[in-house]
Amino acid sequence: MSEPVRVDSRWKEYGADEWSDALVAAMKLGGVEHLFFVSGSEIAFWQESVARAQQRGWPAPRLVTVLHEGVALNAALGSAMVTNQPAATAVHVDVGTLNYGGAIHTAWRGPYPVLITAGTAPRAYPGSMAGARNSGVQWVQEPRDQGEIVRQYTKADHRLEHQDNPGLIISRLLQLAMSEPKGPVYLTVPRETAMLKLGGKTSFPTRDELGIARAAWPDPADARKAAQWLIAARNPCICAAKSGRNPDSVEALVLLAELLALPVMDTYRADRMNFPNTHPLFGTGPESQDADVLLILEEPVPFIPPKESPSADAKIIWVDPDPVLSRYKTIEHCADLWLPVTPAAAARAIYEAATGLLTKSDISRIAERRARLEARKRELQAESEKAGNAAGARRPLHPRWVAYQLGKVLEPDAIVIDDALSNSGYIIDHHGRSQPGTYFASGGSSGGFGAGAAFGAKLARPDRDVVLATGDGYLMFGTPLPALWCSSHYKAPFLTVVFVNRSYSTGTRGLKATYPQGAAVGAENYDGGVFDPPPDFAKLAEAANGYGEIVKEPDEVGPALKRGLEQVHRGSPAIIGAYLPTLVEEMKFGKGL
Ligand SMILES: Cc1ncc(C[n+]2csc(CCOP(=O)(O)OP(=O)(O)O)c2C)c(N)n1
Ligand SMILES: [Mg+2]
Repeated sequence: MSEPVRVDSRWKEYGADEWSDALVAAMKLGGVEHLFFVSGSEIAFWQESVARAQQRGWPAPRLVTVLHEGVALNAALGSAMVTNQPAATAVHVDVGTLNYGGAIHTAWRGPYPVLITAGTAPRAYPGSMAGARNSGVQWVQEPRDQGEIVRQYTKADHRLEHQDNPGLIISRLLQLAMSEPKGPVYLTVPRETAMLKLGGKTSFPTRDELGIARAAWPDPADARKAAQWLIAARNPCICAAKSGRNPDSVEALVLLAELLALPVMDTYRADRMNFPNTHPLFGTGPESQDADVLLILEEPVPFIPPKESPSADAKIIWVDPDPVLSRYKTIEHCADLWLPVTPAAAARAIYEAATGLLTKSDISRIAERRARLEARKRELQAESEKAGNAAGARRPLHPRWVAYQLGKVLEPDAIVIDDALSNSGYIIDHHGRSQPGTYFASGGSSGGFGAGAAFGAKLARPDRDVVLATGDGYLMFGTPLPALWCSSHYKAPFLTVVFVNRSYSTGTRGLKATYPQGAAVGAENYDGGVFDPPPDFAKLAEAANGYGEIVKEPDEVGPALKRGLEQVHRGSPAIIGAYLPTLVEEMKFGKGL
């Protein structure tokens, strides 16, 4: 008999009969609590290994039955976004991977640290080994290179090969996914490889034994320069989009903003709760073109050039753990300082530098700005309250009223997932989120994120209300029935508020903006932009054993939202559809509220 192979003394031993046992063990030990699974003929090994682990007391994630791959991946994203830990998916060969669809884009752009997997068509000669070809379909399922499907959207991809250590490969992929800049990784697992024997035990390093890279600290000289600029500024501004990905960044940012009375603006692509929305410094900043110093935090598009570009003599400090936004291709923004660190590290370092630099006269000048911004905040809050109330007087129903009423029924720790698109501005105005980790948008541009993400978020955070505010078009892009079924089946209920305007803003307002004098607009022909009458969203909820209502009158909105939340608290997913004018009708009403 050959000598057992010596391995690194840090690696521990785990029970495993087959390679797939090592895969699930390394997932669980690497922080994966849920494996969102969509059935396929060649991936029974996941089911077998999770069941075996349960019997033997070996580590393994919970296998969650999901009815569509897009929902599975969006659920993994939802779970990862609320826990800051990875989640995993498992689907069927190339076709399951293709069905992940736009969620692959969302995973990359979020970015989310998820382990995306798929089986591969068995290709061993029939009968030659366990897991070999045994069905005609397997000849059809083998693309030239399965990883190529997702390669542009992942940090790494790998096909599990016979010479690998299976546990190590999972740990390594999770280490990559979780180290900044975070992002998705893809693994294909041939059935033949998954079924290789291990003879009772395996050993590998876990994700944390390999170690996740700690966030880098900015060069102290850069932090000092940034602090000097911010202290000297007359009209400074912090712009944030994704910094709240790391909930710790919120406190660090509050400390810095308060020290120097820096207003914080969530910008165009803000997809996290980056700064408490009720804070006097939130939302009170200047336009980007009027600011003299800008601190930009994880934001690829803080302004649209050239109209909104900062003036030539403004100082720009750009913070992003992905150096010079390398994941975005065409970037024309200029900056005086690019800091490839996390916003939390930047905020702390600049704070420390600033405390040593502030003079008495700086402090009194900053105090004046603080008072001015506090007064501005009071004005903004009064304006938003006034607009919310005024919206309630309009018939037909105004979307702002729906958002305003939603803001009133949300608990302070409720998680809002915003896929409301053209109505997102109203949600942002009225949700009042001020706790870290309570507001999320997808971070990408693919419709269909919401329902799956809401399910994944609720599964991972059962103690919190999860509310999805969504456009009617985007809800349908996300194959909502499988998501609602999962939500109902796993007792992970969420409330969905649908803006039923029976239209796509792209195909209505967007068409008009592109061809204002065009033939389509001239003839009021919005084919391709309107879907009226819409699907019955209340019945959609009922089809998944949930609760549904459509509301048309302003007075009905608040009570219906409360009823929806009550149903959620009793364990049922609920949909409240707010029946609104189409966007063609809305364009005729004009801008207004
Ligand atoms: C998968 C996908 N397909 C198409 C689009 C293009 N798109 C952007 S916004 C939009 C309209 C979405 O409609 P809805 O959710 O009803 O929101 P509304 O425009 O009514 O606010 C579309 C189709 C997209 N972003 N993602
Ligand atoms: Mg719509």
